[in-house]
Amino acid sequence: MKSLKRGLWFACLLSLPAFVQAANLSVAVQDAAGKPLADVVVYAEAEGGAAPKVAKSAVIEQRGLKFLPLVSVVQTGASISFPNNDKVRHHIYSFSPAKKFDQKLYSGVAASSQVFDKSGTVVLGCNIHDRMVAYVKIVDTPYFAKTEADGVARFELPPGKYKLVAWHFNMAAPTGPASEQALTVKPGDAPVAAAFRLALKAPAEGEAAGY
Ligand SMILES: [Cu+2]
Repeated sequence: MKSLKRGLWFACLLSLPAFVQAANLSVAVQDAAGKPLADVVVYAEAEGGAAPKVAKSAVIEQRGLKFLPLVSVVQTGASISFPNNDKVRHHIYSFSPAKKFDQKLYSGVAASSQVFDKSGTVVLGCNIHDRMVAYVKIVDTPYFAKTEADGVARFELPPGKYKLVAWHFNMAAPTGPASEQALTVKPGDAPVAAAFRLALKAPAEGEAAGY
């Protein structure tokens, strides 16, 4: 028993440094005009792909004939539930290759959650309300955040070499040098800052601003 306890203690001790030395990363994202850009997904993929699996669950509700939040980011393997908090019926679907599903949702009835086990981008729609849209970015890493109203995404990152990626659902070039950069976090580095400038597509005619 004593040796088991000692073993556990050593195991804890060995796993500690990664958490203790994690750097506070802040990533500022601007649009082409230099304005802070909210709802940008920023994630860091460890070189070699050896990131821990910390898949969590998320919630995308329907309220006021909108999906909330508009943008979600989860690690592969996470499950998402879709409570309908409107008085009306919704019929949500995704045709995206990363996750196809189709679900009729009635007010007050708990919908079964969906597991998102492939990385990629999923666009959600509603068969009844054409204007309803939501985006889910599924990433192969537990290190991610969305930019807030100030255009900054903040998350902790253990020491290591990473590819830092920024993604916005309306960006002009979905991949490329403007949205990817190498990032090295050394032990004791804190805080770490990075920045992106993303060009967005012009909104389609008649599209409501900010939606
Ligand atoms: Cu609907």
